[in-house]
Amino acid sequence: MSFHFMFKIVIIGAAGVGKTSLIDRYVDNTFNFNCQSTIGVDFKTKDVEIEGKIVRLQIWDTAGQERFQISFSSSIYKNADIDIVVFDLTNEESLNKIGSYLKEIENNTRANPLIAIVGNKSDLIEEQIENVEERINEILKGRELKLFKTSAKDGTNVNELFYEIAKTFKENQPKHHLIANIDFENNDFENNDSENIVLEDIVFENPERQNSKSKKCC
Ligand SMILES: Nc1nc2c(ncn2[C@@H]2O[C@H](COP(=O)(O)OP(=O)(O)OP(=O)(O)O)[C@@H](O)[C@H]2O)c(=O)[nH]1
Ligand SMILES: [Mg+2]
Repeated sequence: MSFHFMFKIVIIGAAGVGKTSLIDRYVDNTFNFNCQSTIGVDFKTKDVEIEGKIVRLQIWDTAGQERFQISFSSSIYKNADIDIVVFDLTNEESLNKIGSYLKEIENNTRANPLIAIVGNKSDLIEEQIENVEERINEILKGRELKLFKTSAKDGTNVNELFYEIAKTFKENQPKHHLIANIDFENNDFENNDSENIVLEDIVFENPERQNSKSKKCC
């Protein structure tokens, strides 16, 4: 399997909002009621075809619990092409944390990443926070970021979320950031500090590293 572009997506948000569950639903089409807290970072990949090109999405899962989090100054955040900030549509506290996550992204990413806000657990219809769109607009303070409502449990909007953000990124940034300086053999992702190289329409052979560093969450 080969691919034309690779985009690095980082998923951020409070503990228990469903970050890992969203990735598991999207990549493996699975859902686990007793998903364990993520420790540190983890990633999975999925290839998606967008307008005739194969785009490899490298999706990084982060820990919501502060004691398991890695620093926002880490290259994981710095080199992100796309940041997805997730909250739980049934949990006020997770909504109130969005502002501080946005500040961390703005302070720690090198280039302007594409940012999407995701309210997860849309299946829990009875327990939804009221006036969520208005609340989000207040938090965004004029930033024009798209809000998606998803359910990792029943799959609502999950494929659409990843497809739409990848397509938007591809369209808005014709010169793509292909993550350079990765030692595929040794999975040396932490030292990926070089300038991103610009590559267009070059097909890369699959380095056979998919999920090689993944820790199974569930
Ligand atoms: N009803 C419902 N439950 C969900 C959904 N997504 C996740 N959950 C549940 O919410 C809990 C937390 O999900 P996780 O995916 O572990 O949350 P997380 O954001 O990765 O949590 P941390 O790794 O601790 O930061 C689990 O019990 C999931 O089964 C959803 O869309 N609907
Ligand atoms: Mg998790």
